[in-house]
Amino acid sequence: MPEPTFDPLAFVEYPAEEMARRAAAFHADLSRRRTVRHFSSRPVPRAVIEDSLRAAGSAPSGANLQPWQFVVVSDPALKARIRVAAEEEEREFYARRAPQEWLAALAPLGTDADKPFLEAAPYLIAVFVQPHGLTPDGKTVKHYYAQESVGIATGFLIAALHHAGLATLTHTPSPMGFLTDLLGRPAHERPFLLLVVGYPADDAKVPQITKKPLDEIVTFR
Ligand code: IYR
Repeated sequence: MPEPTFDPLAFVEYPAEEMARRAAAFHADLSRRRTVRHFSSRPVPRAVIEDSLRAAGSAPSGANLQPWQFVVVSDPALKARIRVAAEEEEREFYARRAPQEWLAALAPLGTDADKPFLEAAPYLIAVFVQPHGLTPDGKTVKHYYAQESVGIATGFLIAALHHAGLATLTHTPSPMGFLTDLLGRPAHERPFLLLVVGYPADDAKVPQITKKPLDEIVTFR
């Protein structure tokens, strides 16, 4: 068992007023984020994608094992293949697989099986979770709280891309096994979600939805 080593914490403390201002400003900015389904094909600087992925990779994870892999797709031919495969699953989902109750829950969002944004958007980021890792010599390494860890990292990624000024869509075609095949991922990784990234289309519209107020989502005891 290796001995742990420690560094001094580089903590930044803000005066109370500045802390309150920062908290309010962060909420105001994040609450302007909307899930977008109409993307422009305008190019996006790759450096912004890379820095946002660095932010995602800074997320906490079980035993710091970082059980994630992000596959960034910009190749038009690969995006087209992903669209074909996703739409195939989505047609099944909307026509047969989804129970009425699920379709009713989705109705306010106005979604359907057509996913042109999978080709239009400049970047698709396929997020994979590794329930366990593999050493170079093929031994299994247990990962802890892998789903939770990847969920947190994906939240960081969405917030980072929004902060940079880009729009995202958390897309979860189900099932997503085709991503493993098309992106050539190993069997110990599972597709977690597909993040569509870019500028919104000039005429992008978003559904009228509301978020629950604080008193519905929080209990102070
Ligand atoms: N994957 C489908 C259906 C869908 C499911 C949920 I849960 C959503 O929040 C939105 C859509 C689709 O992408 O259309």
